[in-house]
Amino acid sequence: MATDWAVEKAVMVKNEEFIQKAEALIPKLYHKEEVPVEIISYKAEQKIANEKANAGFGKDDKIIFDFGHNHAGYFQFHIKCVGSPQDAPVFLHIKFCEIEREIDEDCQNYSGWISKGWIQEEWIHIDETPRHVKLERRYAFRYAVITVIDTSQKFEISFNEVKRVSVSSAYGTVSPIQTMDEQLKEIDEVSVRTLKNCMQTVFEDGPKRDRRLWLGDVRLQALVNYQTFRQQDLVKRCLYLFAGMPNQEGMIPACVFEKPVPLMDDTFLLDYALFFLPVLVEYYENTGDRETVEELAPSAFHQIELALAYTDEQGIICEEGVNCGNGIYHCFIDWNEQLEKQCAMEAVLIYTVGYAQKLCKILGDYVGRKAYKSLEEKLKQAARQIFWEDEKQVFVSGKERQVSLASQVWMILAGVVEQEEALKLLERTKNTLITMITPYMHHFYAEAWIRAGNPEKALNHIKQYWGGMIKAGADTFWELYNPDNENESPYGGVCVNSYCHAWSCTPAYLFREYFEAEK
Ligand code: RAM
Repeated sequence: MATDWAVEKAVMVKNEEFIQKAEALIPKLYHKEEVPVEIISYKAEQKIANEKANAGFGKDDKIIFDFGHNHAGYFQFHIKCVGSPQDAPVFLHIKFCEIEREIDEDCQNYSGWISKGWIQEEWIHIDETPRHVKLERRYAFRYAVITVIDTSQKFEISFNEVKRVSVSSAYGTVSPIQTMDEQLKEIDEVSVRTLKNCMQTVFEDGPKRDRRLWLGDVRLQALVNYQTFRQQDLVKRCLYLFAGMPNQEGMIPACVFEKPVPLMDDTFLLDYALFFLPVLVEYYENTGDRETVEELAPSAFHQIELALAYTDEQGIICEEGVNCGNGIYHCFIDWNEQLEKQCAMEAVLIYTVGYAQKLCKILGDYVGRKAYKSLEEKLKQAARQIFWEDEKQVFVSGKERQVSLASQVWMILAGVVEQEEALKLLERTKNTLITMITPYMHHFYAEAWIRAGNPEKALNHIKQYWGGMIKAGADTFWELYNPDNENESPYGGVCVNSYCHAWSCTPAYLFREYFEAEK
């Protein structure tokens, strides 16, 4: 099922001053040349592996260059002919794979709703050799797989100087976490690599796809960044990009483009817009940059006003995608297509009203803080009345009164239930059928255990879920991971899934924030 979040007639109201500030913070990119750690080649006729890229290759031969780890970067090689003079173009298919299983995946028949253009493969003709070939696009890959579609009967080709020039705006090294637990160390290392790959001229969601700035993703990336690379100006740049391109109602878009010039996407997600508040507050907590916070606070508070327009008198938010009199809103929460989102959305609103109070405190606005406090109490009370089902002792969502993990998690994070009650709720709903499929939602699940007072459960969950991804072959963490369905994809096919997705790098934050000091 295709997801359509685009809002018709969305008009960007650009704040040139904010955009200028953002553009002045474009970071430097650091490049590093890397050579394959292993080369596996298959001669079409013999189908035997040999280890040389500079042997002769002809029609249907295949060479896999393994660079050891997944990184964002540029691919280049030197190619020359062996045998008779080159009497036809060399025709190659080059495919870039983040994980091993993609090597044999056939993506020709992918027909999902997200563009085929994201599939990382090229067909190239080389009319003259020898030549140094540099592919123009940036790819995210561990493996570069070259299939020789054809040479001619008279000549073969060989490859030399095969390189990946990896790129990131992250610099410096991150100290590993202090623990004797090798699994945790590995999870941390993979998390940090994931973030590094996504740190380009903005915090990209994924270097394969969508290669742009999404607000929900940035929230988590920023948290990990404060504990690792500490490149605070990159967060600042992202904040100004978002605040600099709202729509005509002042709503901050869910995502923005940087090129050719900064541009708002016509996609608006209420939960993401509200997350501008926590991003701003946490930016202040980690930098003390008052000037930025004072300048951007009005945009942040305004998101709450916009969300309240979708609530009734009692404070209950309308169901997602339903017009309750003030238009329709969309929200994300998770990629589980069965998920009913009303309850979680209500909780996200309450959660961010909590951040509005923090923001008021930073600004010394005690009147505002009090007002948000009473709003929070009103919303919490309404949430308990409407979404809590006494009989089942769970939160339910929508007309169908759906029980999902997302609803429980967000109500706990919003503080609607706390401590003992929250713990019991998490225990009770552990095996809920409407489960979570993105590491993004799993992050909040881990946080809910911590918030409820059982960090050990959070740690076990990290080991199981993120550790599970490593066992399944991850050396950067994925956009989606459903241990029960390796073909999980909301896009109509795994070919466009991203296997380095920054919203999955949060163990590096969770370890340092909640666990490391205890070790
Ligand atoms: C996906 C992107 C991004 C996410 C949005 C909601 O297309 O991968 O990470 O924030 O959806």
